[in-house]
Amino acid sequence: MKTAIITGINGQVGSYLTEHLLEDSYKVYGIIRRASSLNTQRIDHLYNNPNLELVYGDMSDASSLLSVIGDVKPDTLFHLAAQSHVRTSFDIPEYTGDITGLGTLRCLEAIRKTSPKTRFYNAATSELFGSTSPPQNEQTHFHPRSPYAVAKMYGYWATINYREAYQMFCTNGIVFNTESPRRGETFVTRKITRALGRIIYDLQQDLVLGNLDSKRDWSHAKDSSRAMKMMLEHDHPGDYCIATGESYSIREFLIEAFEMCNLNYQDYVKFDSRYLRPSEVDHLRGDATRARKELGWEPEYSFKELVKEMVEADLNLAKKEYVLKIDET
Ligand code: GDR
Repeated sequence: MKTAIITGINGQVGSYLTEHLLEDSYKVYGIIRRASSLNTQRIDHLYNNPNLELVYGDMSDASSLLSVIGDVKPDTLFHLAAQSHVRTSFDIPEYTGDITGLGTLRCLEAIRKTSPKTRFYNAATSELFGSTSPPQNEQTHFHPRSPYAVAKMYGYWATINYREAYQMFCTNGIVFNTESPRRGETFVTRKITRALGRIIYDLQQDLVLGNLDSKRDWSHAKDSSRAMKMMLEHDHPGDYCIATGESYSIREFLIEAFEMCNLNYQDYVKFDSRYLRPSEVDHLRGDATRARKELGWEPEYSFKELVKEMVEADLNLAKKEYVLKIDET
């Protein structure tokens, strides 16, 4: 039986990746950060699976990583944990550098010291490209535009350095924006679909956003997490862009979502400069030719299908909220 450790197992991508690995008979160990409120909702449906085990650990705590990795000595480790919110990284840059940058190094060191045959996947990001013009691929110049992206740059190069210095199997997935009904509610796509559902059920009157003109290459998290598994099952390590090759502005996402419910977004969306970033990333559109050719990876979801799934899920969620509210009154 193949074994995997996932850091960030309870995040959006971690939950889909866990499903893919369990379906393929992996034994999966998930590292969970201790928190005073529940943080396992995205994987609760897998809790009774005998091949899933959750253990406490933290990206700031090298000894916890050393002991989990040293005990399990997994075939693969998928490193997804991070302080992953770009806007928030401007408010807590040092914490972001510690968790997102040094956290990656701590995983690599724990593997080098206790389990050097473990294959390592690092969740790099299209944010590395920052202000560089699209289309972006593995050869494109990096120009990070946030403390988050700067921290991810450190993790990206640490991953390559361990591959070169110690001949470890270390791979970077340069993954463009990845969304789904499980996306955190403070990221823009989910903020939009969540608000839309609540507007329809009269639970919310408007939607306050920042810059609507930036463009992103949005894939479904089910597709991007499948690519991650393929990267560590490939016969050699490398760096791969994972993207659909299409980009849409935030405004286009709004139009698509609101028109699905026969509404005009302009009647509901308000602007607040608090949601602007001190330095913005204007346009990301990835070229995933290498992943398509070498891994045989293809995205299955179109932009329209992704938006539809998110809108439908959030309409259902808002309906439940509405029913609960009616019950209470
Ligand atoms: P991003 O995702 O920064 O691309 O990083 P996010 O959804 O936060 O922003 C996308 C774009 O939308 C604009 N925007 C807003 N964003 C948020 N969050 N909230 C708003 O109210 C809002 N209004 C407009 C932003 O300015 C931006 O241009 C995501 C994260 O998942 C990273 O961790 C990951 O590495 C990258 O995607 C790839």
